[in-house]
Amino acid sequence: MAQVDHEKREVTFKVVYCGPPGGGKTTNLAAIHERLNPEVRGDLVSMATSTDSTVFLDYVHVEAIVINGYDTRFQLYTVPGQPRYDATRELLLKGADGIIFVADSKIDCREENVMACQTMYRNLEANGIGRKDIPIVYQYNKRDLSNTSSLAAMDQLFMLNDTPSPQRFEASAQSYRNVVETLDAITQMILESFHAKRSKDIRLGSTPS
Ligand SMILES: Nc1nc2c(ncn2[C@@H]2O[C@H](COP(=O)(O)OP(=O)(O)OP(=O)(O)O)[C@@H](O)[C@H]2O)c(=O)[nH]1
Ligand SMILES: [Mg+2]
Repeated sequence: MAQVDHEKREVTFKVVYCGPPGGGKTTNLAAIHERLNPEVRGDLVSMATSTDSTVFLDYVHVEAIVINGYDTRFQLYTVPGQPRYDATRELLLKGADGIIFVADSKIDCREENVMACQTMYRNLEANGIGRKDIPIVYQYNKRDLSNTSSLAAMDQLFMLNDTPSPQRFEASAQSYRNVVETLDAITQMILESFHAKRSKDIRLGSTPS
């Protein structure tokens, strides 16, 4: 949930990158960090093993635009994809305002994609967040490879076939393709949902938090 500091006039949103192990979450964050103007980004913090698998998190914060006199900032986290880090994922998903699900497009990763997606929903539910309560953007990564599932097959994996305009991007995080675009999409959705909630709170007469 967005953190609003009225004294400092700051709103902080949390974006969490989820997805199967080795799908490219850390690569996304590193690419964003590299692309952003140093004036608007913090340090990239990474906790990886010698095999480059995330064991706890990767983190970077981004100062964004000023809205209604409040500075907005986005905290970007990746979670470890390996199944054994379930508790860590659940912890990191606490308070998430939006999710980017980085799928591995390789044909032989279909099962891992589905499992990671199911686990993510379970981790969210453990934090009291239903799958419809939070903005999610799907990123089909590694489209530069030749052994990838078709776009329609990927949509089917995530049950996006019947969604009128699914929020999903074909990407290649390694070559920066659609990395920033994916992040832009989730930040837009988060801001829209934040404003919609505030308008509703004001209509109902409760104090916006
Ligand atoms: N070909 C190709 N390789 C990629 C792409 N994105 C990431 N990789 C490679 O995939 C491997 C795993 O990437 P990571 O970013 O560490 O994956 P992760 O999702 O953070 O993995 P965990 O932390 O274990 O959950 C690395 O060797 C990356 O270089 C891509 O777009 N194309
Ligand atoms: Mg990682």
